Amino acid sequence: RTMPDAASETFYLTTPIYYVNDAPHIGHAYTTVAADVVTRWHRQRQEPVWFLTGTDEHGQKVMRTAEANGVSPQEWADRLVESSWKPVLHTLDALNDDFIRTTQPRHTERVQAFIQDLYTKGEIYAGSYEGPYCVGCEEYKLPGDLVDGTGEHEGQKLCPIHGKPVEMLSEQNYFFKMSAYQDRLLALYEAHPEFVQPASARNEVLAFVKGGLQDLSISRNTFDWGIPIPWDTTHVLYVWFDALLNYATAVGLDSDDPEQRAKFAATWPPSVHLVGKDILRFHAVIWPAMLMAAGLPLPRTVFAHGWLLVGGEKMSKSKLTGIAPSQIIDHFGSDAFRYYFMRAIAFGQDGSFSWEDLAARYNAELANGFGNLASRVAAMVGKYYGGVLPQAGPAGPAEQALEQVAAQAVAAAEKAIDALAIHEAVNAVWTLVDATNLYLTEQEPWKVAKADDEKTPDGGSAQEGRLATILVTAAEALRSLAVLLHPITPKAAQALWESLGAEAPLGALAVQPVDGAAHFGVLPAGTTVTKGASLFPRLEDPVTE
Ligand code: ME8
Repeated sequence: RTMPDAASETFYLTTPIYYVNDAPHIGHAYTTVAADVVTRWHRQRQEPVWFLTGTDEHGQKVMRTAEANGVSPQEWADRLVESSWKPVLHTLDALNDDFIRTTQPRHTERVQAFIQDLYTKGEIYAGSYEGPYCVGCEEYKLPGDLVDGTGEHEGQKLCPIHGKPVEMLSEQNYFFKMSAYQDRLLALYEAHPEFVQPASARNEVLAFVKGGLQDLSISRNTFDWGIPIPWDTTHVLYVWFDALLNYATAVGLDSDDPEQRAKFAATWPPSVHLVGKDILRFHAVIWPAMLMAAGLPLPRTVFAHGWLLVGGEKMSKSKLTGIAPSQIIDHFGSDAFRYYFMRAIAFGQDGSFSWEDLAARYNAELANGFGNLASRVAAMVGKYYGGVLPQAGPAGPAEQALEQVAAQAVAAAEKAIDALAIHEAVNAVWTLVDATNLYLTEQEPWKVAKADDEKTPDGGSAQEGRLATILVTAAEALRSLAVLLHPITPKAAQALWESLGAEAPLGALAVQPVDGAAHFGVLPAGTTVTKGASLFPRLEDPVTE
């Protein structure tokens, strides 16, 4: 029961639930966009999909932020969720199915039942903890995790992620017997190499667990912003034990409600937990140990992506390097935001953000490469055929080759999505953009049109029907691109789809299946092709910062 084999029908993907101590920056948006691209892709394969995101609202970090702002933690959380965390999903064009908040009763009640069960089973015991704690990470640290401070922090031990002094705790706590799970975890990583991805993350986790596991302190009794421990309400649950359970409570763990029970059966276990590498150990070590203790099936994959860096450091609000998604989206649009971060950074590795790189890719790839292609084809159908798609003649070698590129792009992108190599999926789709541009350059439809004009009235030329064939083929390539780009740049894909007069909806709920993009010959003669507004207007001064 504890092995990840028992997959449900549903492709269930989660993002981390984000702390509400601050508003989202582009690091958070990066994970959410990746999650949205992958789930849209799976929807477009017509699989059942569940995409969960939400907010992590308990713990000292949020409590202190609320205090500093002179409001209660609950008021603070409510304010941030409504003003920032929910709206940013709309800004990013993310189609999440649910949004869990850890202060919701559906979560707190089930979390209490879960830990009571572990306590009853003897998995939790009372003890005392003495050691360093980083409130920024909300994590108990080992002395070896820390670095020596310099300058104003001379003589202090610092958290390497936050660069701030850790706090020394000395508390009576409850402990989870995590050390007992070392062998079972190692067996899991061995039997299921796909459990932790990419390989660099798997190696880190293996080395960490092989080094031995300590029991985990799972309660705090020096503050009260958390879920009370049911058998000892002077303690609140450690925020990470609380937070990790969101993935299960949100889909109906241990609910009495029949509808929720059915939801859990259809959804559990998760297919992919997408996380940043900062929180890999929580997801790849503590979380499976918790599920093993409870006897629940394990997620299939924890995928840790890299960090967005600014000036070589992990971008963060606390270091004032955080950039709000709207700073980029107001200027470039949500499609360009999604495209840029998914293509420019190898998913799984760190990547540096720069305005110059974003602007250069926007103009070269989106405006000139793709947007211009779409408007040229629509303009030529308008000019030569009054905006009505003609009947194509027989496909020659160039047409067959382009259709072959489309088929290969679909196959390569599908494979890349399954491996969560999102950047490779975008690259694969772009081979079709490039090949279609090249096809037009080589076939020179404008010259064919001119030759047709000069043709003698009594005899057909060898070029007969060629112009129609070229433009219909280009339109078919665009139709494929609209389907393939829908998960990545949904707004532009929808606009392109409509400009091709395609009648069936492209939208995420009534989708054109991905594999339909591998074939041409779908758009019927007589289809109205309209040249709408430019999909990605060229920006003359793309950087305003
Ligand atoms: O850790 N680059 O929440 P959090 C890339 N509440 N991704 C980044 C990033 C960056 N510079 N900065 C943040 C928590 N992220 C916990 C999670 S889950 C049960 C609880 C993304 O608000 C990345 O996904 O600190 C990272 O793991 C997450 O935001 C951390 O968000």
